[in-house]
Amino acid sequence: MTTTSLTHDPAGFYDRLGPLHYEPLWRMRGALPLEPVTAMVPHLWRYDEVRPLIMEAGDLITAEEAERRVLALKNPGTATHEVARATDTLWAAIQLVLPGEVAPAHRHTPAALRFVIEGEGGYTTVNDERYDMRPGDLILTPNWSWHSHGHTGGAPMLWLDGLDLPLSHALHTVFAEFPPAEARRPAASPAGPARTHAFPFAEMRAALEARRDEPGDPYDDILIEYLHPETSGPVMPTISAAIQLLRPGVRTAAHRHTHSVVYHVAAGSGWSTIGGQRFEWTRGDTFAVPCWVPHRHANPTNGDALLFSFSDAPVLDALGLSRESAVDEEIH
Ligand code: GTQ
Ligand code: FE2
Repeated sequence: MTTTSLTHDPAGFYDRLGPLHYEPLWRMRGALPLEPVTAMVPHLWRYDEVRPLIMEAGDLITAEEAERRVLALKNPGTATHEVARATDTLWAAIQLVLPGEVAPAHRHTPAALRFVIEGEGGYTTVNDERYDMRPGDLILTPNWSWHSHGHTGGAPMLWLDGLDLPLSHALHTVFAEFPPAEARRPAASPAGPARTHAFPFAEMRAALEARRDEPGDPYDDILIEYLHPETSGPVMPTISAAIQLLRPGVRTAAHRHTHSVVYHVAAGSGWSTIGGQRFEWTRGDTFAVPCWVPHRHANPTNGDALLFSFSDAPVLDALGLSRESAVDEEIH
């Protein structure tokens, strides 16, 4: 096809199409890129930056007034009219609940998880079952489950929220329900033995420890996915979660995949390169790996590094859209 054939238009055909709501595919750019394209960029949010900011928000507004006292981690590639997002499909945020506070019950179609960063005595209720929150614990609040947060301890509770909110927005499937004020106090019945919605840190840490002497995965070193206790599949239909141990001195190989990932540093420190950019990280930091961006991780220290992560992999798997490839390490 020559340039002339794209501009040749003696009858003004192209100018007549727009007002009639047509567009010729042969003049479109980007409808079928050779590889995934995203406006999202690799980014890291430092805990020593966000912690003082969310504590400042603690003086500005109560958890109850705010509904949720949450600072979203907004990818610099997010367009101004779009809802905040860490990647195209994933929401990540830091939430603060102060001693004695309540974040009232509500429910919504976006699915959520919480990974506890600091504090003792906080809890989340899921459909009126109470789950206590300790650092390193993972708590799930699936699609349309009632949930609230409370705090009977003495020090601030901070955690990472992960939701499929941008995906739900893209699909225009967001519903939410906020009951009348008198029905919104958290219920206090203790969680049943099945603990369908909680994964204690101690158990995951022990599981990683038991696998310490295995060869490890070239891209992830020692990684354990959190599995739904009944299906043995991903914890929720739209979000999978994992915790990984990067053993001292480990440097993983580089790869890329169509699912996007939010990583959160649960312990230790190290660095990752994402799209050729190097990010140094330490406990509490959170970073985003957008779809199809090459990345690798390293722990150059003498101690263990633990990364919690969540991704949209179950969505892509279900739709036949999962792709993965190794990347030349000389380039990345
Ligand atoms: O804790 O219920 O980060 O509804 C975003 C939306 C947290 C929550 C978020 C939410 C919540
Ligand atoms: Fe919520």
